[in-house]
Amino acid sequence: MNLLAISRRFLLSRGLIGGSLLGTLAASTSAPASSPAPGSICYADGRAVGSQAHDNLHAHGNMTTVGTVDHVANGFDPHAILTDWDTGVLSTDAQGRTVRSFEVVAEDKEIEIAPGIRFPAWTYNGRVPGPTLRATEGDLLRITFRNNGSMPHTMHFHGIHGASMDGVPGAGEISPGETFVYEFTARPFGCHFYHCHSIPLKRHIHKGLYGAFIVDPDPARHPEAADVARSRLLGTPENAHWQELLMVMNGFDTNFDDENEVYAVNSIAHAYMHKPIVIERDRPVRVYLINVTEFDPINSFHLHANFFDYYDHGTTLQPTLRTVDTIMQCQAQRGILEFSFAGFEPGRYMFHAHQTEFVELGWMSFFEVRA
Ligand SMILES: [Cu+2]
Repeated sequence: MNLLAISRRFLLSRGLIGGSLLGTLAASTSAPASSPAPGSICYADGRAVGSQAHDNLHAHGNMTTVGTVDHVANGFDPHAILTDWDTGVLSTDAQGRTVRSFEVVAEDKEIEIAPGIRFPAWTYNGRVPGPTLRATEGDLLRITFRNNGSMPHTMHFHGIHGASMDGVPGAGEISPGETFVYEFTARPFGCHFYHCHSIPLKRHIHKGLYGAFIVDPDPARHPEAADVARSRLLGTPENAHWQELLMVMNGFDTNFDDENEVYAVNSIAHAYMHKPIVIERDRPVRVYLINVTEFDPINSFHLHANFFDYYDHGTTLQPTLRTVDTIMQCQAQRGILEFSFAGFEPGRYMFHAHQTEFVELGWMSFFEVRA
């Protein structure tokens, strides 16, 4: 069976409600759908059938994918993406201003998004999400973008800049083989992102052309909250105290029917469920959260057994929401979450979308809090 032909209707008809079948699909893809391989799980009306169904229920009951994704073959690891900030190459211009230079290359690349499920992605620097570009408010950014892909692409940044640097078709699409240099000042501070703006837009975004763009506040510009600004500024001792994580909520429509079959944070279904994110209990946690999910109006983030403060778009130094355990984001919305497990019992703490369907199709995760 062709993995790319797996439809959401198929997933649901195979008993997705009550437990994910992604693992089953991965295990049975070498056999026709009508004769599942021994050991696979079939639900006709909510009950298990098949000689090994009872054993399978243990894996099935976990509502998780079964098997492993080859991160080496993908060329990126979802755990590395949590913290691999790309701060560019630093230089100084004639006015003494900090210049950060980045290189981004678009290329077509097939990636494995769940065990055995491959997706023909379009990528920035060979990964989904693309590199996490991180700068300080006021820096001059110079992003050299080369399109090595098969389609015209752009880089459209959410930030403040002139029309010629907006990366929309009217301002110039970059054809395959061409290079363009985007140049603008990093502002406002916050948790932003970038994506391709070629049309059809939903296809270009959903194929994987997006990434995080984080602008740290310059403490000198915010004397009223300089301590908060310093805690966000990469490289300061105050910032080093925090455990900062990048999470891009995304989805994949593997059969191009305008519905997602797989959901994730940082692309790989259940990556942080199978291998939880280790948290040092006594250091606070800051999550840069971005939603790029196409086809669904909203995505969400729910933290178990704890509450967090939220900074909508990350553009303020005071929380815009205090003491919540769930927030929702439409596509392109993003924000900063801050919370602490100080004094908590060590253990595994869940976090996930609070759309159950998304959970079962990949967006389920754990923090492992260690004393
Ligand atoms: Cu594009």
